[in-house]
Amino acid sequence: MAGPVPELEDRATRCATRLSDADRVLLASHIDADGLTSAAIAASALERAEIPFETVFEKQLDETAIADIAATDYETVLFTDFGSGQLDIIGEHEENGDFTPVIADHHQPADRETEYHLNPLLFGINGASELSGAGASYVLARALAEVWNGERRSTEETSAESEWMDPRSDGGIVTASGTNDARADNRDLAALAVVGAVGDMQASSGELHGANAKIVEEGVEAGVVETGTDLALYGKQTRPLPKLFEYATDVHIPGISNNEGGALRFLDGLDLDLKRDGEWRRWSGLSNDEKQTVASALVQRAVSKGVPASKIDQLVSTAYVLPAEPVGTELRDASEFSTLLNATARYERADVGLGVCLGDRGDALERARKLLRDHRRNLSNGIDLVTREGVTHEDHLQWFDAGDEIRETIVGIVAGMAMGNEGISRSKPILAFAEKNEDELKVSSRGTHNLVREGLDLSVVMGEASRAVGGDGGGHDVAAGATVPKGEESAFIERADEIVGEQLS
Ligand SMILES: [Mn+2]
Repeated sequence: MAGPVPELEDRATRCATRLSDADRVLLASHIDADGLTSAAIAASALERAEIPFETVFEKQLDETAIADIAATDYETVLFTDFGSGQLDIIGEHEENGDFTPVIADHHQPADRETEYHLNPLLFGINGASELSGAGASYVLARALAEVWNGERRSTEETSAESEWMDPRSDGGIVTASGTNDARADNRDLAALAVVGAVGDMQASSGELHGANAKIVEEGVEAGVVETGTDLALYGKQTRPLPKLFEYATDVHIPGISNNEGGALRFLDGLDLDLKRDGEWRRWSGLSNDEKQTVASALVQRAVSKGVPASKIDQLVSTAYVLPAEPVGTELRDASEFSTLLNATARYERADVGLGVCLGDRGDALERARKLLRDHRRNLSNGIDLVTREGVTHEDHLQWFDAGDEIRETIVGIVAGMAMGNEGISRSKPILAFAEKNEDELKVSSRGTHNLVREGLDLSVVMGEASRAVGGDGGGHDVAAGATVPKGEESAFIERADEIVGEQLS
């Protein structure tokens, strides 16, 4: 039987066989929505294959983190959602006999190879848009089930018939558990793979593509994923209707987006019964007819306000629904689920995120929800602070120093969201400093897509300016970060201002 991604099948089987030969495995994963779902998929697959394991999480898999892993007495280490980019360091440990790495990742590999390396980029599949870390882990999990079921079959057959049969031959007997059981072949884990891909922003033009789409297909067959065309707004499960529309700003609809009163008036004018017991209903609770009425009115409003047709198309996309989760909870919607996981990751509570992924609907879910509420409050407090205290304007950029008042893990998001507020320009990139540790500052930067079109590339700005003062940095053109030694702020800003000036001239 072929797995969901035929190109990866052989390598996945090789990795799975190596894992099933291990006495026990150390599972190391990245801390973000994709990394957490990767770990949950791998953990479920290892458990089902009766391979003992322990899980560790790292924000960054740097030299120290890898050395710590090597110092354990695990002989087999499974890396998920990272490992490829660190193969140079991992390879040295492998050579020293510290451990055998098995890697399920989708990031650009370092210039070194290893035998048990599962990465879509090695097989001509795009790792940014076609397969996530969770997707690679899912492919591995499917192979692991195959190897495990094969071994079980062969044991059963040996004892029953006292003769050896190739467990992987097509003539093998299908055991009582049956291949139709989605749990037996790990297809039920496709739901988490979809959450990981959505969390890693792999959906484009409103849907998942390539290998991701094949995983969606398996999830649908297994009954753990449903897809449908729906409004492309965040919060369909959990936001009260007026907030759903007020906060939806990807496609700006004049008079509704960012407009509390406007969103209320829009809904009040629809001649629908959109409240229950005095409370606004949620999108997920509307009937199809009601959804249709609201959606048409929204499109009509957009058209009448001159929103271009290409933008209006973006109002609709494919929604990925997890039907086993209750209606009206964030877990039912892949995008809300991944936001919840990112909140746990941002506050270094990977244990909480993993618990939710593994099915804990009590304590872990409660904690995750609280982390998300706190996160939203931290963001809004941060934005208030920046707006109140203001930014310093240089010739080509603007900046502020949050000290220890805004966590370094969210200061970049705060900076981006504050752009456009009173005194904070949208025609210059914004840089934000925050305390990282005793000796270092974290700098986050955000631009706009307009500025990028004019030539802004913040990954270059942050990389060059930080290295000029003994730090390091990088990222994307529209958002990038750096770490710089304390005391170098002015020199860093001066250099960054020069580079932005050159890029935008
Ligand atoms: Mn990832």
